Amino acid sequence: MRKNIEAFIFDLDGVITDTAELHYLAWKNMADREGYTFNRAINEKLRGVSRRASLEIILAGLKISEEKILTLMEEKNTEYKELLETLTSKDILDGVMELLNELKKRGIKVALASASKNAVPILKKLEIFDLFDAIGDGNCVERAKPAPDVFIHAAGQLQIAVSRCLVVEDAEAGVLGAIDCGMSSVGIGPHERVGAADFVFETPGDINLYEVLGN
Ligand code: B16
Ligand code: MG
Repeated sequence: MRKNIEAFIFDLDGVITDTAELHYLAWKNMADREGYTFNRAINEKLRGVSRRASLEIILAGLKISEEKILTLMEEKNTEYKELLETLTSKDILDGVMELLNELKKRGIKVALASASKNAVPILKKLEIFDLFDAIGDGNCVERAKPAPDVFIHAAGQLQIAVSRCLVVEDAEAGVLGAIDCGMSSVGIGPHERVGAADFVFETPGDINLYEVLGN
């Protein structure tokens, strides 16, 4: 149980919605065009990882020019953004709306801390942008998760001490970032991935506020 939590800081992909499938499709098309090996097992390693770091994982040590890196990231992002056009409020994961509404009712602030540079348009497509009191995304910080920067940025926007913030994350890198800056954490997914978090639930809909907050 965590006492005195004043803010929940949510990751986006894997917590609020599952954009991982859309990332997969866009990376897969890029990889097929270029003749790189890419499959769902490799895609799993991209969870919570920045766009550039994702490409480096796909390249698996293959050296290409900086110009080509930028071109491939741009191509992938263009296709990913087209796929995002299909998103609606129906793509919000089960239980998330109820959780956001309950937090509002309790006077607990809600912020986003995502590695994605597309986070704001995604929240708008999901029709929940207005529910967030602060936004931290891939455009706000230099260092991606596991660096704690995006979480610290969100807490700073809220003007709430890190010790009063709780991060909800589906990626190991995100949980490590939260721990690094002294925030409490809820991991979503298997223990092998998010077991370092203070609390672990299988899906966002399983989050038990009584267990987490003690009331
Ligand atoms: P973009 P999160 C992450 O979102 C995704 O999990 C990861 O696969 C993606 O590479 C990253 O965002 C960057 O996304 O290319 O849109 O900037 O889980 O941190 O919300
Ligand atoms: Mg995530």
